[in-house]
Amino acid sequence: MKIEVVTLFPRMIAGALEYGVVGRALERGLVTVGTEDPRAHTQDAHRTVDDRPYGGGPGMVMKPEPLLAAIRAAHARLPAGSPRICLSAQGEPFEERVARALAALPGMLLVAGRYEGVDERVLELGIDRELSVGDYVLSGGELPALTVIDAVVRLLPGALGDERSSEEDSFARGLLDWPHYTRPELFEGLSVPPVLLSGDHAGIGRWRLERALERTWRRRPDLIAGARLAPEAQRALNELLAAQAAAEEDRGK
Ligand code: 4FN
Repeated sequence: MKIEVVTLFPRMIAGALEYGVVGRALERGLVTVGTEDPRAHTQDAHRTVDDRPYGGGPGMVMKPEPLLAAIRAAHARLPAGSPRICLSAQGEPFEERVARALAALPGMLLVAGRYEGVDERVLELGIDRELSVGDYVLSGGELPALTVIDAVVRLLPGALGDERSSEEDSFARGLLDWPHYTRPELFEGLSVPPVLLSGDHAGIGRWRLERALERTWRRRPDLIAGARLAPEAQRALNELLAAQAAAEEDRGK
């Protein structure tokens, strides 16, 4: 896959991609990430990339000419069919299903904004799609662009090595993690749940599924609603909810 990022801070992108799974995917040549700085597309002596907003008010807006020129230069380096994506608070929520769809493409262009945002005409002329990583105020689109790159690149075939699979354990897909433990067995007075030391693999599988379901139900019920639970998981959830209802009945609720 080929990725291009349009940003006023190209070193922010390069520096963050050196590590871990994404760093290795780059080394292995599974993906390339280029950057294009709108400042390189300015014509004036001051290399101006921002200007005051029409209509007044505080803050500055990214000027259209250098930004659109950078988008076109970067997009020309990508295979046909590579979408031009702007990271923005107005975008469609970026979720794992979106990451999977992007990972199937030959390339993508990511545009990171700065200041108060980009001139709307750049979105009309040079952007196919807007994505948002969440509902909070940020100072730039670079960390969202890196979030998309991280989520997409780990899905590329070969990125995780053959010891792990991005499918994870199929029965728990779409759920929060179960609790993880490693040595020592006793840590600051806290022990590891005995089932994990039992060697009973079926029992361990059931325990993990139940803990994942329980946590997801309590912390992120929206994920349960959206998950396609395996029959095994649906049964475990029904039993968990029945047990919980019985416990509440006992307490006179
Ligand atoms: N943010 C909101 C409403 C209006 C503006 C912002 C905001 C960075 C260039 C965009 C923010 C959030 C998720 C990019 C926030 C994202 C950005 C993102 C982003 C500087 C202009 C700006 C959501 C709080 C109602 C600044 C909320 N995903 N503007 O943060 O780029 O990708």
